[in-house]
Amino acid sequence: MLNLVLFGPPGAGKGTQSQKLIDKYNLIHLSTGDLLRYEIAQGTVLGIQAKQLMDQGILVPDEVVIGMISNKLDSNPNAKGFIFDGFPRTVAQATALDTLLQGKQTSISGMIALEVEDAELEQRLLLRGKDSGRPDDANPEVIQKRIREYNEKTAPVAEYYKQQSKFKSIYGIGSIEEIFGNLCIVIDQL
Ligand code: B4P
Repeated sequence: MLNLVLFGPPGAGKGTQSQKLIDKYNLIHLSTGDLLRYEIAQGTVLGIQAKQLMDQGILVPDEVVIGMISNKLDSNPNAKGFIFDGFPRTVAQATALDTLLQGKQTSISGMIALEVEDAELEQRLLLRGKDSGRPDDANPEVIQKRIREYNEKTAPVAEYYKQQSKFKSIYGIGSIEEIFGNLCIVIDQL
């Protein structure tokens, strides 16, 4: 099985590249951001609680996202592999993911980080906020908060994968096709 973690700060292009990678490698896309936005759209209790945090740029509690990922793994027993997009975002989520995959006799093949400077991230998210309807993209203060959350809570996840010799990184600025090509080179070497 090919199980990839696509890693990077908010707006690095994880969702954009995941869409292309699932087609090429026949993988299931698991985006915790998309799963949470689905809950919000459905008006579930989980969605209502998550929205309050997401609109402020704050991470949703670990147990909520771990539970969602666990359900998705269970509901795709015949998958050839998964792309984890926006998950794990904390070291606790990373260890929980390892445990979940162990239970299915598989593991993470590699983690690939998209490296993008903060100024570019802010610009991309503000641009998307103009027509995405995502409240967390429209406000520069919320974007700054998301980047701070990333630096404080998510960046240490890279260390976790470095210790397992599963960390790779590529530069995330350039055309979408160019970045996709570089990602494929790294994936094909895993
Ligand atoms: P996510 O939905 O994961 O949001 P993201 O980090 O903004 O997305 P991404 O990096 O995928 O950016 P994209 O490709 O879309 O999370 C939203 C919120 O949900 C979090 O803040 C948190 O509150 C919560 N959450 C989610 N997962 C969680 C977890 N595991 N634990 C706790 N809380 C969690 O790209 C952004 C923009 O850039 C797009 O407009 C795109 O078109 C553009 N772009 C992409 N590539 C480009 C390129 N090469 N050049 C120019 N523009 C590009």
